[in-house]
Amino acid sequence: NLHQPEDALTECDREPIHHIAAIQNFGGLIAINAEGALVHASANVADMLGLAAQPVPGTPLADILASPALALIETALADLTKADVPERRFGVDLAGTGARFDCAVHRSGALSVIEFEPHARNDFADHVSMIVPVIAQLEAIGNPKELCDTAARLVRQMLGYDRVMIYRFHPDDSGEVVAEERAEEMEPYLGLRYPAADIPRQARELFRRNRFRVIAEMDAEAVPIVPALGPGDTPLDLSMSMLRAHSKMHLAYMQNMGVGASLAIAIVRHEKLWGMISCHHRTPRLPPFSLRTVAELLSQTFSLMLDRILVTQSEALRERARELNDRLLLRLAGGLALADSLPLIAELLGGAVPHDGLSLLVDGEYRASGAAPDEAAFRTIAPLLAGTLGSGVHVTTRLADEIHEAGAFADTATGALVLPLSHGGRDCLVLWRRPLDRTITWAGDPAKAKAPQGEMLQPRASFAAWTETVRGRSAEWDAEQCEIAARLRRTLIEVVLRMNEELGRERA
Ligand code: BLA
Repeated sequence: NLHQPEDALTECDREPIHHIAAIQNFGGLIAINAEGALVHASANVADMLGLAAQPVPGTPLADILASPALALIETALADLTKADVPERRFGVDLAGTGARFDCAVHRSGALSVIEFEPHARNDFADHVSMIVPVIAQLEAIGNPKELCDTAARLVRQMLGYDRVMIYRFHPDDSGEVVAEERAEEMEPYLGLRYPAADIPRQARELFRRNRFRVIAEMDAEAVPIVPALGPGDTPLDLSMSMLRAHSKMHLAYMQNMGVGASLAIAIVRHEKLWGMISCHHRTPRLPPFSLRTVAELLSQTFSLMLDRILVTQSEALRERARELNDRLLLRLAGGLALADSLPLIAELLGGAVPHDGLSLLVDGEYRASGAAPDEAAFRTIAPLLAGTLGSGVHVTTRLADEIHEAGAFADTATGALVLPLSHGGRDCLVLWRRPLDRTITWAGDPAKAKAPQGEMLQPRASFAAWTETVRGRSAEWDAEQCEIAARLRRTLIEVVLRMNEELGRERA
């Protein structure tokens, strides 16, 4: 029942999309065993290659392909460095008819898979020559935002889709459009957030492995793979295929978004999906294989540059946090009361640990800024913070889960990074974040959605379901942010200790 979000999600996550036993109709597929005999063929092979009859299982590949092409394909198969990363060959006259094809070969389990599509007239040399100036442009960039903007622009120039987005995943697997280039009349998606469920778990994992996905014509009839089940009654594993037909679920979703063709390239960082380049077109569209290959190269370059920028940025951030720490210490040593240091602390944390508010309770005095509970509310929870969360740094995206009393101000401040500065909750600093559902925008127009096959398949409906799951939660705190906050805490503890010592001496 697709109307039940829970059921729909598990159903989506379970769909075996790599065993779909069908390909898109712009190409053909042949799978052979180790002896070179045909095991599967897409139903359009005879048509595509101009053969007299559709080849049946057991037919030697040598009887299907012309001998120069056979030699070329065999070499390509032998050249596979990683079994499942395809080798490509362009402009091959597969059947000796003069019709040329662009081919990709890879291994799938015990079988070798040969995929081909008609060779595009466009000159490969033109496509390759595009890439050098493009890389030069990317190389000059020093910040991620500009890199994403530029990549979106270059990809759109290169591939000509109606919309090109750089989409970034958050720690909870939801995603956000961080850069966009689009045809003027297209509704902007920049800044929009999409729930994790819009890309089911297995689709995400598949996309991480097979990073390039083109769907040439969303609602085209798929071509069956014959037979659907091979030896051992197993379907051909199409995980690394470039032609794999897409799920009906995904079709409905994309149609509801008004998408007629798509191209997506995964951006992987540290083996995890960092984001993707996502292209939408209102009508069918298929860039030639050689151009797709160049776009893939561009995206790999983009990934490397992104990584370089992010590493440099995080080093710079740590360095700045160190500097500001020293400055704070200096000012405090110079007589600034700790309670009055809140603005300096806010500045110190500013760009490094994004937050919406601060609470500082020190030496019996309370100071707050931005989205933070008032004094009475904070004094209620301060002893509970220490009691429940312990004496170390603690992070949460919904404090009320741990401390019921925090529910009173959860509309304003729900995510908390708690830095205890002394035992018993007498002194502490808390960084607050607002609930996400208050800060995230979704501008989809429900009236535009076609008659739904299932409510969940409309971006807007799944967004509503997601809003439920994040209700009252803030964005996640990442490890780097916690590390910077922990450093600040060590500085502040030193000051509080000294303060208490002085207090002790005065009393003595
Ligand atoms: C696949 N959904 C995908 C992929 C993306 C998205 C990027 C993988 C890449 C691709 O196949 O093109 C989602 N694309 C987006 C989003 C944007 C975008 C969010 O451009 C935003 C701008 N989808 C659902 C639900 C189901 C679902 C509820 O919303 C479950 C039934 C299914 N999505 C679904 C499936 C796939 C998919 C099954 C894999 C498609 C396939 O390869 O067969």
